[in-house]
Amino acid sequence: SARPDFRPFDDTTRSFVYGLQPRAIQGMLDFDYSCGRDTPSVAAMIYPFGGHHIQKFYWGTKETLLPVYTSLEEAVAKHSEVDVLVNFASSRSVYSSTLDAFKFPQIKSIALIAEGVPERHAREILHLARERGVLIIGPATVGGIKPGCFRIGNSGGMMDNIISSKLYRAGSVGYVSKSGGMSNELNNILSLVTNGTYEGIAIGGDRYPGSTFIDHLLRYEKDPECKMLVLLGEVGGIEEYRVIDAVKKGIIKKPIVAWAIGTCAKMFATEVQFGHAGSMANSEMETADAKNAAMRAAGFVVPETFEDLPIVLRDTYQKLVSSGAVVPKPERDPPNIPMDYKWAQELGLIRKPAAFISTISDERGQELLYAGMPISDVFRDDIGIGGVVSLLWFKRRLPPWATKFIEMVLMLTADHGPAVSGAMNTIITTRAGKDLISSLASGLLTIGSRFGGALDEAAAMFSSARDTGLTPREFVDNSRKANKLISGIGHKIKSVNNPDLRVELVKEYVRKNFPSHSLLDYALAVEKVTTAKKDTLILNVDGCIAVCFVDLLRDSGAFSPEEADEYIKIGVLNGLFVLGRSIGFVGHHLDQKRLRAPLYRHPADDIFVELSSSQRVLGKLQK
Ligand code: Q5B
Repeated sequence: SARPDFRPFDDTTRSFVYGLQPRAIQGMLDFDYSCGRDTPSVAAMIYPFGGHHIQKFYWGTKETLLPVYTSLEEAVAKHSEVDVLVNFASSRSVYSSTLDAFKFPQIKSIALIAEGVPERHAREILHLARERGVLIIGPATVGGIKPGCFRIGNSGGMMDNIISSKLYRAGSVGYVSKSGGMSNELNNILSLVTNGTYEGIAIGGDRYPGSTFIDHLLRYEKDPECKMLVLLGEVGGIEEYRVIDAVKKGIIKKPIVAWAIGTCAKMFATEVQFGHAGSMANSEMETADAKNAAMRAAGFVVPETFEDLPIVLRDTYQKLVSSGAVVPKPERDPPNIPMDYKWAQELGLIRKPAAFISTISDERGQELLYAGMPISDVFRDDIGIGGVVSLLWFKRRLPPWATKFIEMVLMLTADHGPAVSGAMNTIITTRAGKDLISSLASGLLTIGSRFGGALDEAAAMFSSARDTGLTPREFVDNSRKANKLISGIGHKIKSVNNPDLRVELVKEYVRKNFPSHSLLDYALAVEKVTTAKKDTLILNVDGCIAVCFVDLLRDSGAFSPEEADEYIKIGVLNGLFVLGRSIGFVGHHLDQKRLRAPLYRHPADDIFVELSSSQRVLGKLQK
């Protein structure tokens, strides 16, 4: 790399991100774009699982693709320009993935984001990194940021924070802290009282960070673009003393502002462990007060309190401006970074018409709602499957006699033997080796005007005949004249002499429980006329359920007349048969599977084959 070793990141830095971290990567790319970079700082992702693929990201208002490699070896072979690894591997895998990265000399800097890395592993990584001259930032860190150039992972916070702290362009102040959160605070303060951050590194809060305060401050000291140093130390450890030593020895000569956080520790009766693993004083010199005093004594600019930090930063910076050491550059307008749609929506900045409207259920809250009824109430009130159907189909609770009727219908229509069209189709499909859903769908697709799907039309025909004042005979005669079969009338095997007991059960229940059953009575009068012609022309199960459901819709008091008509028109009733019979079709599928039934082929002698004369002529010609 052409970069000097004190400057591991610049505006051409390219990195690999280890782990699938689309949000962090998008944040890095948005930052790059805001800095005016030509190329994204992320070259590729490494993810050992799921195979080699590509992922899509925004690059400003456009989109760009990033490859995902399964190994660092593959990534390195393809991207010789990359020298940074942002390692999001978990505490369990960070050790092995970092050791793997040491095999590739082109990787010069590694940020370890994971928290909870065993100290033994951290020390070993640190040791090996030193041997190889690799810069380690972390573990347990958000990373760091080089304004105008490069951002490690989520450092710097959200884009609005990046823009307000002016991190899209370089300032003159290099800082090092332990905490990522305090780094954000420093970025903000520096943007207000100086010309901003030149580079900021959060070394992480563990006891054995891969690089420490002194490592970064020495880099900033050497970097001519960095004019002023800031050290934000904290209680615990002795790393600040190494910086004090360097200042005392004249190795660090640039103005250095410092503060050790944790001065409040003395207010506690016992030793306090702050948020970071390393932030506890094990001796007097490790206290924040002792460090602040020692830094002040060594010539650091140390404020009286943390609240005074901005004042001393401003003073120190102003001195550099006055002496000409810093010549503030003209500000450029903050870049316009398109906001993420979700974020803009959360802020209430945009609106968009929904593509779909749904009014029956809602799973977005803490509890699933069926037509506004929490699922726990569904069980508390024991509303049964009839109650659930009434909520999801009719968006209201129906009285118990009505929900019981729905349940009765589902139970009655659940199956009618293997010979009916739908069951036969299901069985044949299963025996052709198909799965449950295909077999079920195959059975369901037979439901129509002749088989099981006559309910809607029956409801419409019977109610319109009755509503227009036709007598049952007039209705039958009119239908015959129009060459129209009456839906809900007729059965293949059931007849007056072989009554369908399902129909008897429905009639009995309805007569006993419904407030009125006028359409059922009308349909039975029609049945009298049709069965006089042929005894199989009974009011069949479809017809009986249909007319009773019209009585329910019209006379339960739960629906307005308009709503009742709407349901008859939009066709809710076939849904009852479909739902009920699905139970049987699934049963037939499982039955055939259990029986290991082989592929079915219909016997040829059961099919009368007749080729038309034109086909025979064609056959001859082809020969
Ligand atoms: N005729 C059901 O036909 C069936 C007439 C009619 C006036 C009618 C037929 C029909 C309407 C549709 C309907 C639901 C195809 C049936 C169901 C579920 C099931 C099934 C199961 C289960 C039966 C003989 C003579 C002819 C016809 C006349 C027939 N239907 N007149 N209105 N509706 N019904 N479907 O027995 O003068 O001799 O020419 O389409 O309601 O699917 O168990 O199997 O649970 O799974 O083959 O119960 O009725 O009678 O067509 O030979 O007709 O009666 O015009 O008169 P068939 P066809 P003509 S329940």
